[in-house]
Amino acid sequence: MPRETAYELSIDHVQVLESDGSVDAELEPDLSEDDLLEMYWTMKRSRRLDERAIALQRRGELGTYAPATGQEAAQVGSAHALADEDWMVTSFRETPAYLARGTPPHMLLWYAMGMEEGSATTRESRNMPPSIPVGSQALHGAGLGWAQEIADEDAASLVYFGDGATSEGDVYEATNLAGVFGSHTVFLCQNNQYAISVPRAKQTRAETLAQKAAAAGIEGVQVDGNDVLGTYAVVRDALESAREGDPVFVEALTYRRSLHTTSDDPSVYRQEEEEEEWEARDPLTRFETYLRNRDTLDDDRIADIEASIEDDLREEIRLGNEGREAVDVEEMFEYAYETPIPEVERQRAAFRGEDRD
Ligand SMILES: Cc1ncc(C[n+]2csc(CCOP(=O)(O)OP(=O)(O)O)c2C)c(N)n1
Repeated sequence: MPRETAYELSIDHVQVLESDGSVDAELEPDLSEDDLLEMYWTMKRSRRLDERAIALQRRGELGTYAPATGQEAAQVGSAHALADEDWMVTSFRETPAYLARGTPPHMLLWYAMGMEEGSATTRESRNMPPSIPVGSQALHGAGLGWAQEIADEDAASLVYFGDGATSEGDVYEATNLAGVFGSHTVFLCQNNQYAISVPRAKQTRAETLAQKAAAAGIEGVQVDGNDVLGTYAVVRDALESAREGDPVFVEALTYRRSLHTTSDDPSVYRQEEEEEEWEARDPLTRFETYLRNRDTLDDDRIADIEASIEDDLREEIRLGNEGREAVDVEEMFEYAYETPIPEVERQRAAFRGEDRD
């Protein structure tokens, strides 16, 4: 049967900073020394916070924690492109993005301790609390972006989710709604290659995740998510487009180098060889090489930054622990239902050790 082409599709891939720290001078974004150093500091601070948080969880001082190690460029690069008026809408692995938006580490620790205060959202901060149901936050982001369109606001919403989330109806529905209603939304898919133990290849037969945008009639673009400069530039442009009512879907190719969460053991489903390959493409090492090459950093400056991060995190962990004393874990039984149902009462009694007879 003869056929004509109804629609043709191609997806751009953007790369500014290579694994060896060399840069494409034509694409290099115009960022000040202060901006670059702030991005570096935030990426390093986030990685160190991950290490400290895992250790705290192992000591029983935190609940579940989802490390973002390896994803610092995708998150810091993108969050750095946000303006103060923009909203950030996250899932559960966005430590670097929150840090880039000024959330202090002790609040992130509070969240992981089960304290509501840790995910407080204000009109000023414009950061939504983490969303645990996979992909659900894409709908919140699309709705916020639609509100921005209706209110004729010169602002956008940036939504973070993973490769696994693209298999959820929520993400398709959100992109579709955003396209139809001109939501001011950028969908940032951090393709970190795994949804817990399910590899990207088992998530979809599609060649890229960015092409999922095509079904919603919006632009899709892929960027090396371990390239902080490339991610910044792509998301900056995408936010500009979104503010005009043209949403964009960005796929940031990256790798979760650590655990899915503190309850996970990746050695069960991942090969060491693959982990080593991605170690060589680490976002922090490459950014550091770039900054050394342009004389923004040297050994002494790096040592000073590391010392300042240690001091800062010591104080933040102290603040986190101070708050922990106010946590009443039993509150979780209070708020699930207006009037607790018998099953919740049973669980509360079990938690108190009252039903052991
Ligand atoms: C609707 C829903 N289904 C299942 C889960 C359990 N779960 C938590 S994280 C996760 C994998 C998510 O993978 P991805 O979207 O790639 O994000 P990543 O964890 O890699 O950042 C799953 C299945 C959940 N939280 N919500």
